[in-house]
Amino acid sequence: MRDLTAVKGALKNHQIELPSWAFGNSGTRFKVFGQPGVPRNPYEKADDAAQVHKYTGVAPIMAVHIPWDKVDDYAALSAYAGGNGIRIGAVNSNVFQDDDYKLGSVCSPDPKARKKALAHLLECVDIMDATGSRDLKLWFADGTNYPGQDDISARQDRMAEALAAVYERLGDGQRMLLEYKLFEPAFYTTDVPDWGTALVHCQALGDKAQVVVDTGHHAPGVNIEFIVAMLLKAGKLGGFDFNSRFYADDDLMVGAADPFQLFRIMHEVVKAGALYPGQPTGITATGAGAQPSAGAGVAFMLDQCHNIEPKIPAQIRSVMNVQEAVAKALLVDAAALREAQLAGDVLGANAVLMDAYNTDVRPLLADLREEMGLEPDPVKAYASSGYAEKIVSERVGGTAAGWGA
Ligand code: RM4
Ligand code: MN
Repeated sequence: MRDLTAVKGALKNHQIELPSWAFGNSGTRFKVFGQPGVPRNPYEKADDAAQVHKYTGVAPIMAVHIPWDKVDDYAALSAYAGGNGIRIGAVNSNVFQDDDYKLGSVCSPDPKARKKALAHLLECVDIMDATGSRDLKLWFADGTNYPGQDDISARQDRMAEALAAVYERLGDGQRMLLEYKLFEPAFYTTDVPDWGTALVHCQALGDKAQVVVDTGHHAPGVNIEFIVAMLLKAGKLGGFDFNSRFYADDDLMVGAADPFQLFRIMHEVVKAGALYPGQPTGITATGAGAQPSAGAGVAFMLDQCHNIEPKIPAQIRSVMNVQEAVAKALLVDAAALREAQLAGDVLGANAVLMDAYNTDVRPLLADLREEMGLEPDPVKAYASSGYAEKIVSERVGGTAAGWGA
């Protein structure tokens, strides 16, 4: 078991990024159930995100989605967020909600659609300049529904061409994060379906291009921590989109479906020293001592839709679930684990890992919050703050934010 002061120190340094769209209305293809008090603009989304940070102390960043979060003055939005104690994080592009993208965006056979999509991606970099964001997050709905519909290989060339143009436009300290997804909305081929495809593109581009692992974007049963370990080794893990899934891309609260998987992922992150820039690492694979941090720039983003549950407390719950997984990963006795592994002690090694996972870290996290000047139970503290009632009574009129606004 590690030194608890060091564990708490690491937990204080680990930051989680909230998705602006989680605060707006969302639904399935069948129905969007609107909720009272939902933000009507990106400023109100920043107000809600700031609440999550206020009670957890570890979520000072809000990602935006363009055009859902379109405003006249992005520097003003950034300053407003700053006044609320948070900052604007990744700029998420949206090249999937326009009639012109019926056959795809940057991979479309139609040069006009490709041009329009590229212009949007470049506009997103302009927005990053104004908000001071480091990351451009790219997820493409591009793909085909039927064999023969389009040329698989030609579509990859179109993808590479667009990515190269965006890469060229990135300024110093800016990155592009390429997110893969197995299927949906395309059902036969997806143009960036897996980490291999994303990695090939990112490697061709250079250091500023990194892969995003959305935990809901794999086939059932895929070993995500293995992918994470490989991307970290390659220095190509740009970030996560955390959410839970039981079946497909369910976008449920983080850690709701499989908290053990979340722990296994965070164990790889902690081992690689990628929890935050400068995180001290444990023992290396060769037992030779500390290794350089493999992924100092990993963005720990949430990507969720709260369709039926209240949004702000659900985000708080997700942040707490990530923190629990991180705390357990930090409690792994790295030296004992290594020793058991090298001795071929299968049961012993597994027991070291399971001991950490089975530790109840809630008292530790409650202590940590008190040290940080916070209430020990963020869900309770938010519930008794009156904020939920306040936004219901104040946010009257206007149009509630949701997909497409
Ligand atoms: C996609 C992908 C993106 C997110 C959109 C809303 O499935 O996960 O990250 O921006 O959904
Ligand atoms: Mn995502």
